Amino acid sequence: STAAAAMDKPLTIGLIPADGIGREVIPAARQVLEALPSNAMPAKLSFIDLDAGFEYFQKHGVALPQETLAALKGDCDGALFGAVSSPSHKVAGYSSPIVGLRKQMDLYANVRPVISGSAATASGEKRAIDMLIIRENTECLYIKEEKQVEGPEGKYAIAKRRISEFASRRAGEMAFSMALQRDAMRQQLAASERAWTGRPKVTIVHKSNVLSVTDGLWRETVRKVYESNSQYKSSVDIEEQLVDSMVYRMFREPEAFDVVVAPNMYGDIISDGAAALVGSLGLVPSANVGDSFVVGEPVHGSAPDIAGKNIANPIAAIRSAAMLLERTGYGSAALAIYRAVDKVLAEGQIKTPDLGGKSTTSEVTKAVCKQL
Ligand code: GGG
Repeated sequence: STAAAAMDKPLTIGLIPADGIGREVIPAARQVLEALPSNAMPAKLSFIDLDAGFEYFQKHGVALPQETLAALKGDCDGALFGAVSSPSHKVAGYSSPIVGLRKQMDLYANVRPVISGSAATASGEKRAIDMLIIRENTECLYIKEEKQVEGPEGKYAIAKRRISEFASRRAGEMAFSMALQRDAMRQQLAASERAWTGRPKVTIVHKSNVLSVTDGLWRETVRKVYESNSQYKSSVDIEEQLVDSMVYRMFREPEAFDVVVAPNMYGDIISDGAAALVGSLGLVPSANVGDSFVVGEPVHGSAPDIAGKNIANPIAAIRSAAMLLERTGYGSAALAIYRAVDKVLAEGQIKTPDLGGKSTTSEVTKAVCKQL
């Protein structure tokens, strides 16, 4: 917390690399954290290595061990999670550890900044993208209540989708308060440094023209958060987008979005799509945020095709570590990391293959550390 930062208490971070390239990018993020100079990071950092993942499940029969949860709850101020490779078919006794972790730690919002910065876009076009996607993190179809049934015409499968006022309200609050916070931060930048120059805006994503009961409740609840707060009403604009037209608009004019708030599955999908607009999924960080805990997590998955080759882009994980610092009260340390990453990207010499370069994970990590 901010109080912990003020007292310069040591900050204990749980490290859960999990599967695939998670095992390369989380150590890279740790290296960057350890390279922070003491003028940027006043507190001592300590790390606890923790287990989880599909590979761990295959060896031990559990994907999210109780020991990991107990250490997070009892000994850590925050954590970093890598990536997980859950199989696409049902495996008896297995359940996604990241979905479980978000639920168990009540990390109810997944905060995903998508920023063009100085990185080349996929199309080579220069666009000023500065979008923050808030993905509701605890419910929707990801409650995983699915079943297959034998009917007269063969098998069919049904999944439950939960949308609650409680979870929608918390996601909505996060979106409007982040819109105000971003606006306050922009006021400190020179006009030329601002990608977003208008009033703060929140875009509510839904599909309530079809799913009028579930998405209807989502839309109505997020709107109520806005209507019942005079500060939001006077300072923030709102708009709505059906999820399909959101995807279309996001690709046509990504610079038109500030804060975007979406139910869990739509948020998952649009944030991977948004990553394509800023050059690579390997650049996009996230933070799973609750009222008392935060887990930084790159948006990308475990990428088994490149795992173990030292070519995964560590930047999403490094930026996720910075988000973790930002949310635990170490804003200057976070800023030092964001700036170091931006410098490496702007110089454009040291980049992994996803950005068209030939550098290794270790080389990019070293370059970021050198800039600190
Ligand atoms: N770091 C994000 C990540 O691991 N993405 C892949 C994902 O969402 N997997 C879900 C799962 O494998 O359970």
